[in-house]
Amino acid sequence: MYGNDFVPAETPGTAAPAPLDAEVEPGLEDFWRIVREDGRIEPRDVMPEDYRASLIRQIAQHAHSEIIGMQPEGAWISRAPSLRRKAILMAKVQDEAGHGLYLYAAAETLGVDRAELLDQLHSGRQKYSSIFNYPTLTWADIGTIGWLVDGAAIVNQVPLCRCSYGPYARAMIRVCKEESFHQRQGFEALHTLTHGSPAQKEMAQDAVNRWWWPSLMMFGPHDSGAAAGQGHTAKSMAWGVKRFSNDDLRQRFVDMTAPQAEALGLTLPDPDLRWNEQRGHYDFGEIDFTELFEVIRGNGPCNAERMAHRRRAHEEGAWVREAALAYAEKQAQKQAGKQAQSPVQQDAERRTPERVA
Ligand code: BYC
Repeated sequence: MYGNDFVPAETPGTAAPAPLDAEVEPGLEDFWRIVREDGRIEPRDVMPEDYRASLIRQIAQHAHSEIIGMQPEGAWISRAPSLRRKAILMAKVQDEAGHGLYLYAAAETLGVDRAELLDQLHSGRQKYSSIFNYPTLTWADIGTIGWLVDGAAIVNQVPLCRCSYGPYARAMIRVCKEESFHQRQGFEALHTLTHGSPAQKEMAQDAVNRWWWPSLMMFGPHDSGAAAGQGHTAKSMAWGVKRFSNDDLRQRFVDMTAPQAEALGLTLPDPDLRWNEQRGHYDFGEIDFTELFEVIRGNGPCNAERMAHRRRAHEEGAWVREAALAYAEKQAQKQAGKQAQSPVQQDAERRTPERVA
């Protein structure tokens, strides 16, 4: 009922990617052959410069979203209503840090440095998802984030498991497995509230009223119908990075979520939401994209707070990064020293009990 599991490989909208121009630039024949055959481009492969740049943009934005996404939920760890909920939330927030780690590592395979990407986030030159600029006002917001935000994330990210860039696709497989747990725990937390006292149910409804439209905005601006061709979708689909348009994924999310809301006994705050027998999909109301663009521009309710917290955490974590680097250097020197030793010397060292310096 509420699963968001992997979609079948062949789903409408996943036509084989193809070069945008009929003419293939010399030297890129292998790139396009691999993309067309639905293979994976690996870091050593020749790739178009705009493919590399666009992947860095998307993967970095994704990584930043994961680590900024720790903030609205982290704020509730100390206030979770039971030890069980606290343990679950701590594990979830740690998972988000892990996702950031996989994604920064995937971006680094494209030749950028993680520190440089963080600099770009801190200076506002790179973005993170709009959704994390809304406040978490009550405990029900945590369940709602799991159900709606992680739910939207899975719908968006499962197709990325088949993206043409190998390191990103492989990172996404791990991320999606964990997101699936996150979505289910959110649904379960909300189910508990909607089957609790009237005040708890009201709290759940209020949270869903606030998070529904921002969750739909997560999928990005319109990029099908009249708006097709704007933004990055057309190129990304030709490269096999994006497999579906933002609008198709948003529709999939609405179709999946509307029956789940009914199962929870909650109303989605859209008077135009209704099943359309002819289309075989739910119809839904107009999204206020002015709000999305304002939030992206930095004018959402929590943009300033999120960035201030992130910069502070980065500055306060400087000593940890320095210590980790010093340790890594020491280990590398030790390793290099060992390799320079003869096998007899190495054996003697292994047998000598370690001395505390
Ligand atoms: N927020 O042509 P478009 C998570 C920008 S983590 C901000 O459609 P694209 C989670 C877009 O960047 C969730 N900006 O672009 C974590 C572009 O601007 P630039 C994050 C947005 O890249 C912790 C412009 O609008 N998920 O779920 O083809 C706890 C035009 O857009 C947004 C990912 O990052 C937005 N919502 O498609 C819990 C998934 N939407 O760059 C949960 C990977 C659009 O030209 N990313 N923009 O200045 C993607 O799939 C794609 O990048 C997007 C946008 C669908 C987001």
